[in-house]
Amino acid sequence: MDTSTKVTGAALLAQALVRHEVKTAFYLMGGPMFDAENSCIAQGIRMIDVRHEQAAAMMAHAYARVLGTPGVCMACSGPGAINLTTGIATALVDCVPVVAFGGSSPLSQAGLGAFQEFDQVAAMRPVTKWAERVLDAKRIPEYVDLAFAKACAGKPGPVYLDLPADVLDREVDVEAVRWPAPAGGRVSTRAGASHEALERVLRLLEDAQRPLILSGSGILWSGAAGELRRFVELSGIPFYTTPQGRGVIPEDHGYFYANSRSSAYKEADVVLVIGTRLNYMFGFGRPPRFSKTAKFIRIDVDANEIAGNTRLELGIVGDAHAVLEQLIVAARGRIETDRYAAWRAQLGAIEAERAPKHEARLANDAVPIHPLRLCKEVRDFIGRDTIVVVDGQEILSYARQAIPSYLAGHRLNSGTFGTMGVGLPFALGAKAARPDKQVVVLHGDGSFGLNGMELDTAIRHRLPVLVVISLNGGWTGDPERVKPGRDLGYTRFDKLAEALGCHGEYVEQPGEIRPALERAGRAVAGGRAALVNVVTDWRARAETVAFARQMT
Ligand SMILES: Cc1ncc(C[n+]2csc(CCOP(=O)(O)OP(=O)(O)O)c2C)c(N)n1
Ligand SMILES: [Mg+2]
Repeated sequence: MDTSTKVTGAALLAQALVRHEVKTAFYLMGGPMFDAENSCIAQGIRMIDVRHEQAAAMMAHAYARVLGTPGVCMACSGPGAINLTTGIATALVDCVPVVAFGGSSPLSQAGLGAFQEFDQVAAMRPVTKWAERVLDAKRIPEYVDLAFAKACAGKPGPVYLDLPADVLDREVDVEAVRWPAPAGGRVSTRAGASHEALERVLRLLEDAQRPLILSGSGILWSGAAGELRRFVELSGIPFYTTPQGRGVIPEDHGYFYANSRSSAYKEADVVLVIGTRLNYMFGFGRPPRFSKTAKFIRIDVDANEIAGNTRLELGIVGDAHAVLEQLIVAARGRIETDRYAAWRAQLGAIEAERAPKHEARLANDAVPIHPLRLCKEVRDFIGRDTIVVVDGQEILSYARQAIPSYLAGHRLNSGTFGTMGVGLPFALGAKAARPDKQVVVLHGDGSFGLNGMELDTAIRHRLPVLVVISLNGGWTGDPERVKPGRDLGYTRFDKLAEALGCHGEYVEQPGEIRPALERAGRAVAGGRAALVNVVTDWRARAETVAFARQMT
């Protein structure tokens, strides 16, 4: 038979990924994925090999979040695939489209105790939107299309495709392969609101004295940052976002009141929730964070999200971009900016009183360095368009207070799942997505340890990110010395970084932070990842402790 008419399952996988315009994928090599990974390299996909599979999933996650397109990761059979799960679960809880592929033991040896035989699909089901195994090599392209479609449809999320060794190795006739229509992998979810629903939104807003907008990552996924800003400016309604939905409107906007958040939540009478969940991040929309009488309007692409919360006056199942566009047209001439001037003045007065006090707290000269001072130095060093990643507990809470965001998709952190260890992989995924951007990761020393070996990935793949560590000697602040397993000591991560080929800096004095950041910044500009290890106060606990605990 003419071999030129044959194609392997492994090659089909690579071809299918190219059809989905996959430019980059994150993986750790291992059987039975070698041929598939080689085929991807041969197809021109940038294949970034990592040091732990969870980091591959996290890099794919950040890549997706920054570009607004699915991220791809791959692992070998058994432990390799299982190692993906923490990253995949994080993507599920964060609603990020990650398409994960795992090799698996051959179907022909199923049940015999094959090498690395494990029910990977069963392990992946609870951490994905969809997990399946391909049984027929001819159908690989079809399954890849399905995987991408499922990841992106409605509320985005991760999916997993299991690829047995003998499916990948199988040679099939080119003519027998089923290639679905090229656009078949993408689902558009641009559903709008009915006329009646829009009318009810406007009436609720007309009756409101103190309305508020809460938004989240749904704005990123639907590309609705511009529409949200137009609606905010047209209506004059103050807005707040989730930690990772920050920057959709620059945070120095006149209708954003960083220091008045708790008052704004408590006093709002109508809350317009767009593209975000009312989970613990927003105190479930309930007292004591929100008033008992506040009326909640939800605009969400996922009906189940809306149905899952009792605080509901009006629910609209729709795409944030589409519904905001409709609202902009409908609100014109009805909800004018002056209407809520008194409410904005009220929040503005709190802001004017608190902002200088807040700024003064940042200028702390104490030794050991207070984490807020470290945040201030990082804030003043970075540009408006820097992608900022934060991972840890105390440092995450302090950075939330101290470092603003100005652009959509430029803020990543431990997220709703509170996964320690995402910091460095997120930074590398973001840098792979946007090599033109400065990427800075502010890391707790504990959380850094989880994926610190990815500094090696940063060097090998020339992903120059700037890592800043808050070295408070352990997991969280512990002024009362009561936490088990808290102390880690003051590890010289800067020396570790140097050993791996990075530029390293070690800082103990507040005045040394800036010069160290500048030297490190120059190394990064020259193409080399850098790490600035800053000794911080082990006693410092973020003030909003109850909230801080929830944020990590
Ligand atoms: C994977 C994982 N393991 C453990 C935890 C529990 N945890 C939450 S915060 C935290 C400490 C973080 O310490 P560090 O990264 O040093 O930041 P710091 O609070 O000291 O600034 C831990 C262990 C978690 N959230 N995720
Ligand atoms: Mg720490």
